[in-house]
Amino acid sequence: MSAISKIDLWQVLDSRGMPTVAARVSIGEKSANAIAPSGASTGAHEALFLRDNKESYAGNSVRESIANFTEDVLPQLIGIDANDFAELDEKLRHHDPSQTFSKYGGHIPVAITLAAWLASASTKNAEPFSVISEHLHSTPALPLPMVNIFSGGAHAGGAIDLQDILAVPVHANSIEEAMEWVWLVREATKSLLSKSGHDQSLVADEGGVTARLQSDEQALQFVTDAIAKAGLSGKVAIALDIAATQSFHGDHYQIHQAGDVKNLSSEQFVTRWSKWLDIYPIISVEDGAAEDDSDGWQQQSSLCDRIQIIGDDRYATQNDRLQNGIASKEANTILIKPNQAGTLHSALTALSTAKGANWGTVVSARSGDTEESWLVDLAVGSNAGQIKVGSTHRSERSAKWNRLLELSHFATAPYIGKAALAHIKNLNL
Ligand code: 2PG
Ligand code: MG
Repeated sequence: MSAISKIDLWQVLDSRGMPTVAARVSIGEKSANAIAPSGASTGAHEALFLRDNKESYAGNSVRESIANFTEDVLPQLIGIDANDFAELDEKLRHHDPSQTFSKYGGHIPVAITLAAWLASASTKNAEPFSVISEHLHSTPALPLPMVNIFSGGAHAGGAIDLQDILAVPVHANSIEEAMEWVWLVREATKSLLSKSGHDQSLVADEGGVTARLQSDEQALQFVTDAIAKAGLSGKVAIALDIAATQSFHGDHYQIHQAGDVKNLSSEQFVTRWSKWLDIYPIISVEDGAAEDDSDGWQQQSSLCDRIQIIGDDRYATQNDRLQNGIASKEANTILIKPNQAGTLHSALTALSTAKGANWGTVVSARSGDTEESWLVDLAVGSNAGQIKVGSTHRSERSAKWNRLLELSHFATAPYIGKAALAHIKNLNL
C-alpha cells in the first residue's frame, strides 16, 4: 500500500501563459508533480476548467478553486492508496458528484490523480508507463504519431475553419523515421507557404504553421503538395481535426470561403468534407460533426469502414457517452484526453471500453499544455496505438516527442506503426 501522505496544490502557467494548477502528491519520502492542461476548443460535456472570475490574472486565476478544494476536500484524500486509481476517483466524485466536476472544476482532480500515479511509480522505482500497463494488463507499445502541420480555427485565430491538418507517417518503421518524415512535411509546408507570400515567422498554439488562406481546400492542397515535395507521397497520410462544434450555430454550420460566410445544414457540412476523401490522402477525421449533432454523426457512420472516424468533443472521454457511440456505430475511434474525463481512472475506463469494442484510441494533449511528458507514458503503457500532441515545434510538444524517442532509444517497447489502424476494415494505405 502506497498511502498518500501529503498533497500540495499551487498555481502555475500553461503553454499559452494561462494559469493552471500543479499538484504534488507525496507518499512518505517519495513524491511526484503533475500539471493540468487546458483546451481552447472545449466541448460542453468535458470536465470543467474553473477560473476564479476575480481580478487576479484578469479573471483567469485558479487560486480560489485551489483554496476551496484544499479546505473542503483535500484532507479526505490523505491515506488513500495512490495505486488505487478507482478509489481516488470515487472519493473525488463523492465531493463533486456532477460528471463535469462543476463544483471545484476538473483541473484539480486530474492533476492530483496524475501526480498520484507518478508518485506511485516513483515508490516502485518503476517507469510510469509500466505502472499503467500493469494496471490494465496491457502490453506496452510505442504509438503511431499524428502530428499537427497546419493550424486554423481556435488554435490560429480562425486562419481557416479547419482546426488541424495533421500528418500521419503510416509507413514509417520506427518512431525515429516517423518523426523525421513529419518534420520534413512541416518544413516543406512552411517553404511552400513562404514562396506563395505567406509570412511564416509565427507558429500556432500547437506549434503548427498557419496562414490566412481563402479556404480549407487551399490549406489541404498546400499540405498534400508538401508531402509530395518531401518525397513522401503514399508514405505519409493526412488526418483532420475539423472540430465541428466550433462551426456549429444552433441548427446550422458556418464556413468561410474566399471572404464569404456560408451556412450549411448538417448534411451539407458532412458531404462537403466527405468529398475531400477522394481528392486528398485523408485517412482520419476527428469531430466531423458538432458534439450534439446526432444527424451529422449518423451520416458519417457510413465512412467507418473506409477511414478513422474520431470522436473528441462528442465523447469527451466520458465512458457513458462513448458507450452510446459504440452502440450507434457512428464512429470507430475515441480521442482520450485525461482532463476531459477529470480523473486518470475515468480516462482509463473510457480507453478500456473503446479497446474492448475494437475501437481505435488516440491519446491526446491539449492546445494549452505543459512541459510534462506523462501523456506519452499513458499512451505507451495502455497500448493506445496512437498519440496526438501537436506539432514538432514548441517545448511543450517536443517534451512529449522526446520522451517517446527516449523510450525508443532504450528499446522499452516495440513501435506499433500502421498496425494501430487495424480497426479500419478497408483503409486504403
Ligand atoms: C483537440 C485539442 C487538441 P483543444 O481539439 O483535439 O488539438 O484541442 O485542446 O483546444 O481542445
Ligand atoms: Mg479535437
